[in-house]
Amino acid sequence: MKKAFSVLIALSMVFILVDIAFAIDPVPDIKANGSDNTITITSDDDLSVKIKLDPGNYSGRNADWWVLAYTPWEDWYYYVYPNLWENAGSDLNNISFTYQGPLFSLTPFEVLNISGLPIGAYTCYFGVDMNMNGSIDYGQLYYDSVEVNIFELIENTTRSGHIYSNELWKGTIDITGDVHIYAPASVTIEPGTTVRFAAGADDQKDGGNTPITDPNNFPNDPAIAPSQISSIDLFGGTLYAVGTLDSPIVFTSSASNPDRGDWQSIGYHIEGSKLYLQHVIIEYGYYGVQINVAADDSNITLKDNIIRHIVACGICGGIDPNQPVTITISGNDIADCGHEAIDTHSNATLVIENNTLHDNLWSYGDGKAGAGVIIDGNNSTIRNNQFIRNRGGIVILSEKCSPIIYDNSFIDNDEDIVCEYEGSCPSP
Ligand SMILES: [Ca+2]
Ligand SMILES: [Ca+2]
Ligand SMILES: [Ca+2]
Repeated sequence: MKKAFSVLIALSMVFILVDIAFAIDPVPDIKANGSDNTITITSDDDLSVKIKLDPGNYSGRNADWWVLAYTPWEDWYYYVYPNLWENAGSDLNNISFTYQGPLFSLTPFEVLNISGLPIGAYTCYFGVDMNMNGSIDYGQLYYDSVEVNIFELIENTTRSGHIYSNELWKGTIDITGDVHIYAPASVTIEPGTTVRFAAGADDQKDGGNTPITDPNNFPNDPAIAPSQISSIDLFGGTLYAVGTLDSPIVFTSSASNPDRGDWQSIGYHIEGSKLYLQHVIIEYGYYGVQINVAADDSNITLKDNIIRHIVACGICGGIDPNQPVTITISGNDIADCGHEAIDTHSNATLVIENNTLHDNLWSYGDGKAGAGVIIDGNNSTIRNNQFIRNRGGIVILSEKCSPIIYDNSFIDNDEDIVCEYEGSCPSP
């Protein structure tokens, strides 16, 4: 009897082990307008959320089913089959299950079809947990999620001042004064959009954080107070400007005869802000892009852009020497900057690669400026770039640094690598 019992236990262990070895987990899937990835829509657009379940080999096993949504105002909503959505407030413990019963193969089933939702970021979840007790058992939970970003459409109009909620820019946007983007707002700009800064004007009369000129070194630069010109500045929010090769996004001057310094810059002012610039053209600013606080590649993308006709630096990295900036600058074409295409201050350890930095000569006649890259006491990596027709290709200001420089090409620069100190200088 005892032996038979042992055999029984052994056998059941085998079955359990086989079951574990061949267990195929349930795969819940949730999609927003057919997409698994984050979607960006305006309030007026329709939103359809559908769920689907592949039960794996858990078919027929009882489970709690959950469909939830988390809103920009930090409330949880839960869906009760077949057609009810309930608000659970901010406490996840107040939610109820969507459905209870055995898992089965569920073909796409619509749980939400709505328009006119308030602006902001929503996350929708679909999950099943294998303990059918009416509460979420995280140890036995299988789930999927999708994000929905709802924006206000801003099309062919003017913008100025503070932005606190999501906007989608399209057409021609006229900037009449400094625009500050605060968390959690995102400004997304559609490919093909032109952002025009009112030349020499700023109805916000705001200054920005950086001095507009460097009068000691560039006495002949135009002395325009920042309050007189406009910028787009990130104060915790997100600027997502990703155009395409055929349909770039243009940041330019409103003037019919535009000039360098008609507007200020795109500025990164609070750590954790997000800046994505790809396939954009930035022209006629005093600066192009200014990185004023700590940032890395998870915060900033600067790729495949054209930056030109700038008073000072095209990309100014690490303006605050106490704040580390470790970003990659790649694939950009930067030309006609009065000081330099890319400025790297002492705490900016950048990777500068695959850029074309050319014709940076112009300097209001003071004879000092016109570099591809300035290295001001840091260990940036500079590789696979083309330096063409600059006054200096790479200018190293101090020997207290070890930039890593290789595989660049230098064509028709006055000097390829300039070291403004006594001692050995890297060869091109
Ligand atoms: Ca999905
Ligand atoms: Ca449960
Ligand atoms: Ca200003």
